[in-house]
Amino acid sequence: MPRPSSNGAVPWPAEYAQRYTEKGYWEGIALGDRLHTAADASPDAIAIVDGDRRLTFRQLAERADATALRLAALGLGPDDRLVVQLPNTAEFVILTYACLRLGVIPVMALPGHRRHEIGHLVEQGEAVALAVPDFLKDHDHQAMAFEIAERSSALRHVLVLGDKVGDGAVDLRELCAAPEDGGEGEGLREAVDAYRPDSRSIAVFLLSGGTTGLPKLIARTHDDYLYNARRSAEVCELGPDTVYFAALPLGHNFPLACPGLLGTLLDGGRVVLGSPSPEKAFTLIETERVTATAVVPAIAQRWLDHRVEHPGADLSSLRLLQVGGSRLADHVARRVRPELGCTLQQVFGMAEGLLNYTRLDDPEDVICTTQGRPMCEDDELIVVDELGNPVPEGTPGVLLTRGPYTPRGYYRAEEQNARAFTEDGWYRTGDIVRLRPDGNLVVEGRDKDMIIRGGENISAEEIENFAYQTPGVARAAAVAMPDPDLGERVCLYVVPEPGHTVTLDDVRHVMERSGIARFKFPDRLVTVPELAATKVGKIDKKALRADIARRLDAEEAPEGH
Ligand code: OOB
Repeated sequence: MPRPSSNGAVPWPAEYAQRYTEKGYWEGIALGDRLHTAADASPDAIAIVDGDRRLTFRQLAERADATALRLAALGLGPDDRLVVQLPNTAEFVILTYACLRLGVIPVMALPGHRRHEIGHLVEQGEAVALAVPDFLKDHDHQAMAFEIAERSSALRHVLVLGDKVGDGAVDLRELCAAPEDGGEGEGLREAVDAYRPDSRSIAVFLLSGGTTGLPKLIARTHDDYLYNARRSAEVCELGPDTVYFAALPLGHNFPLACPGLLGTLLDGGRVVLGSPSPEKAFTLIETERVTATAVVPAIAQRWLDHRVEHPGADLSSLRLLQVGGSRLADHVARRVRPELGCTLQQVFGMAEGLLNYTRLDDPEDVICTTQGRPMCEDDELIVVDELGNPVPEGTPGVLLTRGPYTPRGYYRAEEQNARAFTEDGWYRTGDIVRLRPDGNLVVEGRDKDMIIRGGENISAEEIENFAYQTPGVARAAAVAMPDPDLGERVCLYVVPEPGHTVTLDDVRHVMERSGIARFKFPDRLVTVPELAATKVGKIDKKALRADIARRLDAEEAPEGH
């Protein structure tokens, strides 16, 4: 396996880099430059809508450059890391764009993350700055940020978005403001051009959903991530008329670059910022004449249900609904076109790279029952059995992949890389898929120890680690339990120590104290005298998943059945 380069990212072998360049996937252009080219093409078109704030492409590009220089004035420069935990706002966009221009690398955290996760990202990324909102959903992100800063030796700046920016914090609204008349605007672009990052360097750090304790960083280069966004935009048939609604948190790969924010802007389209709650989403779609958006299955389901109860909203502008992140049930998929009046696109993607899309003109059967096919002809896919041997076509197996936008390893994680990547650089997705003769994939299950709760990936191991810190827990195992709203929820099996009882609240309390994201809290605790083991002595999670499914069924069944 290729050794990590001096900066900790695992590069593609030279012959692959050459091929990807020759084939035009890697353009040799920094993402920030490419965004500027898009801005130059239609400077007066609206690029960003954030509530009643509207930014044209010219204003966005100028603000990004002004912000880049202000970051530089704070002492940030190429290869410095900035952890970004911001809601979907103009500041998120401006700050990210500024980083791409300057070569500062944003580490994309998610809104639900708390002290435990953000602290880890700061440490792992050796971040010098952390950007947070002041308050969000009753959580004091600013206080959390200062607490983390106190313990970190590298972190020098806390950037805060909101009305209550504390002493010692940088006000993100000021940082992201338009260039001041006379002075700041002059020669702005040339000044920032001087920092232009190499296209092979790291553009952003995405987070792995991960099966180990804490999220790993995925270094995405300018070359590969630009291709990711550009090719996705092509597959989704975006253009200058696109109005893309960013409903999912922008730090996630899906709304960021599949094609999302970046793909839309690169094509001269408009991005409307918001959140997925059905009432607000429908209002935005109607008033902003949204044409495309992306959601996870749990949200698609909520939108469909909301639509039935409120048939009045005008969704006629919506042409494309992308759904991905976890398995969309076929019967839900079939409701999309008749009930929402738009084309469904299933997206089976991962922050690690590979993206599969159903195409807009695919037959309805392909759109509703498959998770699509790779977006690039140089995406390599193999499906293997437990021994690593390729299975016959049509037989389910574990998916391995390589390609021009799938990095060859996690950032500074040699030990995990030895497990998650093969010797010749294939990424083991941990997804069990079936390859159809027409080239489309069907996701049949997961081989990795991960729970996907309403689109949020949760590592079972991480939950178990917290369970073991709870007094009275002898053994613990976290598994997915089926849920009609979220797809899956977290069920924790516990074997208590003799004479002890352990409750769900006990475990949640330990997690709360550790400052861990709420979405990871177990939803149910089942106490058992022992945990079944597999032949090789590992906890038999398959048996536990079957057990909880049986218990749920029994609870559903009417009395006496
Ligand atoms: C997306 O990315 P991640 O990194 O949060 O999660 C990746 C994992 C996949 O390995 C798979 O286990 C699961 O999420 N997944 C799906 C799926 N899409 C993702 N499982 C079944 N059906 C699907 N359609 O989740 C992601 C990244 C870019 C675009 C879309 C989703």
